[in-house]
Amino acid sequence: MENYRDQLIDGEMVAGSGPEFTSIDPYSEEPWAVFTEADESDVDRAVQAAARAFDGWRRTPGQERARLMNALADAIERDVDRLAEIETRDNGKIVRENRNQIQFAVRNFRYFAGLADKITGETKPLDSYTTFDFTTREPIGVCVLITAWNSPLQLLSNKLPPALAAGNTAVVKPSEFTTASTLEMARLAIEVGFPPGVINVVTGAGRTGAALVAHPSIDKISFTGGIETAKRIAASAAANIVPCSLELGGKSANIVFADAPFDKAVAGALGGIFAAAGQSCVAGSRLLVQEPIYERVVSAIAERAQQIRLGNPMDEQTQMGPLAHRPHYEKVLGHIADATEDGARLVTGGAPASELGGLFVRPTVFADVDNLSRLAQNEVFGPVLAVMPFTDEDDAIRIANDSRFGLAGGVWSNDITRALSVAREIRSGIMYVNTYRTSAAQAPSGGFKQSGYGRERGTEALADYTVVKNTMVDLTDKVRDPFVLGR
Ligand code: TXE
Repeated sequence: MENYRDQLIDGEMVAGSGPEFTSIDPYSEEPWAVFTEADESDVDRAVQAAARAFDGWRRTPGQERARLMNALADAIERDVDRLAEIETRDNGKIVRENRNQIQFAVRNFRYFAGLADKITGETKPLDSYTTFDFTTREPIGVCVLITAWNSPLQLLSNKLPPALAAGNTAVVKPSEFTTASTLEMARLAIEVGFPPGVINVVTGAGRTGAALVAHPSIDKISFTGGIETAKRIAASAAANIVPCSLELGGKSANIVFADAPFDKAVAGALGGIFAAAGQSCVAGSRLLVQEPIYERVVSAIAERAQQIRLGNPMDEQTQMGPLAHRPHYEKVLGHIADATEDGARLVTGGAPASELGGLFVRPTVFADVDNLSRLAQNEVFGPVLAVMPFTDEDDAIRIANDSRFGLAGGVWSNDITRALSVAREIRSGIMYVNTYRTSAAQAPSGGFKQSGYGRERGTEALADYTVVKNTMVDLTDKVRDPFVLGR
């Protein structure tokens, strides 16, 4: 069993004071690594260390912050194969995809390193010519960064680099299901010379997370995970008047018009739901297909879904691994049972791939799904596609927007006017046209509605990790009337 009993607090790897816990490899279903839980005293030490480090870090020139961030990016890139294998042991996602996502994390570090010395304010032309006014964007302070298990380092790279670039310090808590790669990154942060306290990592589950978000000395929370946890975190943030960004799930509509590039749309729909075994926040889990090509698309997707190679996620040839952990696997099977009970037509899959052992669920396609049914309204976060027909643009927009979520959406059409006018009407933070599940360090991502608030990536993310200060300067030697508001 691998020993990951340490956490990063104030520049040192130290064991947590709470009980031990293990991570179970979802392919073998054997425990493979052991960790320690941070209790309230560890959380307190980590937050205090981050608070002490803040003044030094915020005054460090952007160029130096960038140098350290780039050094960390280089170290992660050097170790990408090892880190990808570690993530695959933790969450069962195919190693090729984990490698790709960690490279994306490297890109995020470099992108935000490039911005660290370019965070500027504005001058404001006031009505009074003799008052000089300018704004500065200042760091917020101690940022609590809580991540989920589907893409540990990649999710963290949406948070930690903009936080550091802006001059904040951080206390990170990875998911209890996927702790190892974040601890590896912590070791790399020490190796490249980050000052003590700038990055801290505490490990554990909900108890540790709850202690962290309720700590009176934190200044900002950024969370990626599920809605129920998000509500508790937002309540905790509200109690302490701490700003909070939430990146939650979705039930994104992938809309295929009859004039779409057919093969490209089928491949996009397939990747949209079955990549990462559907454990992706932007998964295109509702496939809306225009009536004339509906049956043709359903058959093509079902045929391709049956050909997906399930197996050992470490194998380069595997296309889909097991689900990340047993409670989640049970939950996904529960959603499949709900869909069957609600009368959706099962086209393929719908059952575990028991011959493979582990936590495999066959790529599953339900057709003729009622958009008001449980399958269409709840996030499954697994390889389960809900297909439904639509008549025209208005019908597609109505169905797509009839959801409490609003994270992503796709439109497939060779008519660019149609594609863009439909994309404009969808109430989601991320839209794809003739592509799906594409991401870039420069492009902001985040939700509408119950998919959360705040933005990650892009210059928009920096705005989430800074506060605006306005400064006014009187350029005259005039003595003002002290009892009347000056302009
Ligand atoms: O995540 P949780 P869960 C969706 C998906 C999934 C569902 C639930 O539908 O089935 O959410 O996932 C920490 N205070 N997404 O239950 O609990 C926890 O330790 C502070 C979408 O596995 O939200 C972990 O680090 N923190 C999503 C993190 O919250 C707490 C990705 C996320 O765990 C806490 C994952 C508390 N009280 C799931 N309780 C996406 N947006 O991509 C738990 N945590």
